[in-house]
This record gives sequence, C-alpha cells and structure tokens, in this order.
Amino acid sequence: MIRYAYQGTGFEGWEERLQALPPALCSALLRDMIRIRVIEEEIERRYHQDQMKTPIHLVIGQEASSVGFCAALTREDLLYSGHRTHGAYLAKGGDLRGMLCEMHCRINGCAGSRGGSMHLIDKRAGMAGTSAIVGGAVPIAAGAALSLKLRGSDRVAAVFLGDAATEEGVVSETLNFAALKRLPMIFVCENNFYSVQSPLATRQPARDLHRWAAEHGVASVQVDGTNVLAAREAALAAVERARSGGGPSFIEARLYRFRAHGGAGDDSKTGYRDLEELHQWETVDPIRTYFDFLSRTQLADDRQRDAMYQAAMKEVADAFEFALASPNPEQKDLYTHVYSD
Ligand SMILES: Cc1ncc(C[n+]2csc(CCOP(=O)(O)OP(=O)(O)O)c2C)c(N)n1
Repeated sequence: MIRYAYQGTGFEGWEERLQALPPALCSALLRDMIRIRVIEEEIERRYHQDQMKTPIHLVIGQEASSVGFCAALTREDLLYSGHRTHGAYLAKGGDLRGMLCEMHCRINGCAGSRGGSMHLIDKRAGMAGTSAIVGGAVPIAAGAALSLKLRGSDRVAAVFLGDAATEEGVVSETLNFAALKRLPMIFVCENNFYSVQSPLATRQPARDLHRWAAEHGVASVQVDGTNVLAAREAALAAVERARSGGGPSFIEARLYRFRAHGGAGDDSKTGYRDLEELHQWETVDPIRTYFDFLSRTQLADDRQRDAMYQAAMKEVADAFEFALASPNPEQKDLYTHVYSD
C-alpha cells in the first residue's frame, strides 16, 4: 500500500524566527488553531443527531494551514475556498454563529441558509465565497484578482484548493492566466494526498505539485503544512509579491486530514489508507507540535492553553445554542436570491 510519510522537520531551527515575532502573535496563532479544532470536534460530536442539514468536510489536522495562511491576509483581502471550507472561513474572521445557522438551515445563515457547509461566505470578513465543485473557486478568485488589479487596489485574492483540484483543467488555465496577467493572487494548495479515497499516486504521475505549478510561470514553493509559522511565512512572501505587482504565487502545503473525507469520524478502516500512515501524521498534530514548541521557548504554558480550550468551548456552545434557537427560513423567502427568467 502507498504511504505518504511526513517529510518535514517540525520546528527544528525555528527558535530565532519565533523570538523575532511579537508574543501576542505567537499565542494568537495557537488560540486560532485550538478554536478551529474545538469547533470542528463539536460539529463532529453532534453530527449524528441529524440537526445539521448539510454534508461536512472536517479540517481537523489541517488547522496550521488555515490559520498560518490567513494570518498573512488582511480583512480586506479576498479569500475563496473549495468544499473543505470551515478552517478558511473561521481563520479569515467569518462569523461562527452565521456558519452554524447555515449548517442547520436556520435563518441568520451566512449564505442565507441556502448553501450549507460547502458554501460559506462572510463579506464583512473578506470571505468571498466557496464552491463545492472541485477547482471551481479557483477561476472565480482569478476574476476577483483581475478586478482588484484593474481598479488599482492593493488587496489580494487568495484561494484554498486541494491536491485533486490540480487535476481540473480550469486550474491549469487559471495558473496560465494569472501568470500572464501578473494577477495579485495566491493559490494555497493543501496537499493531503487523497481525493476522497483515491491516493495521489493513482491519479497523477510522480511529481511535486509546486513544480508542476511553477511550469505555468507562477512563483511556487512547498511548505510543511503542519507548521503554522512556515505557512504564515510562505503566505507573507506571496502577499508581498502580489501587493508589489510581482504577480501570483502557488504554495503547496503538505499536510494530512485526520478524519474521513466527509462526515464525522475516520474512514481509514475501509482500507484506502494505511492506519500507520494516519498515526504517523498524528504525531505531528499541528496544534500539539506548535504548543510544545511554544512551551519549550517559554511562550506558552498548560494553563494558557487550557484557557484557550475553555474559551473556545464556551464560544461554540453559545453559537450552537443560538443556531438551534433560530427559526427555520420562511416560505415567503423561498425565491429570494433565486434568479430565473
Ligand atoms: C468537478 C468535481 N468532480 C468531483 C467532485 C466530487 N468530489 C468532491 S470532493 C472531492 C475530492 C477533492 O479532493 P481535494 O481537492 O484533494 O480536496 P480534499 O477533499 O482532499 O480537501 C471530489 C472528487 C466534485 N465535487 N467536483
């Protein structure tokens, strides 16, 4: 069976760069990852109660990528994502109550209760939209980047995509177009090695995705997607390139999803991936490795971490209560936002 091993080196050699960062930023990165994990675990715990009227794609295991990349964006920058939306939406500043209302198909849903988990949007936070069509958000982000460029804005448009999205023709076309027009755009490719239950090696010839992207004329790098600081650093360089007119960037973040492709729980027992592989990646859990690193360098301790978990648990409990107390959409609004001629 094919195995995708973790090939990074953790936080080895990162001490100096960490010391150069404001301590408040270092702990905010931890807090934001913990918050996403707690929200995701609570969604997972409640999913079988069948109150949520939506498929879900949990981001547990991939939090360093969501948080690290979004840490380099401002609220005004635009972010798009594919079906695995929760991490990007939350890290960009999306409203949790709006997200949970959306997932329960109640009024106050962030997409007007019409989209569910795969169509989260929060314009106030620059979370510009998500698409369930693999690769579908990518050309839309390019359109936004083109518009920003034509208007002389210094904002950037970024898009999260999975490894499977690189198999969609439109993603090649978009890389080509973005390079040609030097768009202020960032492709964040979260390479977790699987498309549902198909490993990368059964779908693509052996190659590094960032090298493939580079062949389109887009500045490309590969980063350890379990390392929140590495993700942030790569994103900062890409944002700087985009804002200064240097054109698009492609970042391949190698990481792992700890749960099933969709739904609650793990689906590894169906045999498409090796449990040993999952266990190896669990040893580099992005939250634990970062916390260990912060505590080694005296920047966080158990008490602070526990307080972060407590605060997130309280927030998510309140938000669930709000969503469940919200009424269903009204029949009279059925055709609002629906276009027909
Ligand atoms: C165009 C298209 N083809 C197939 C699907 C079915 N589908 C939904 S998610 C998914 C896997 C996507 O894998 P990847 O892009 O690597 O993201 P990940 O789920 O690993 O985060 C597939 C094939 C789809 N939604 N859209």
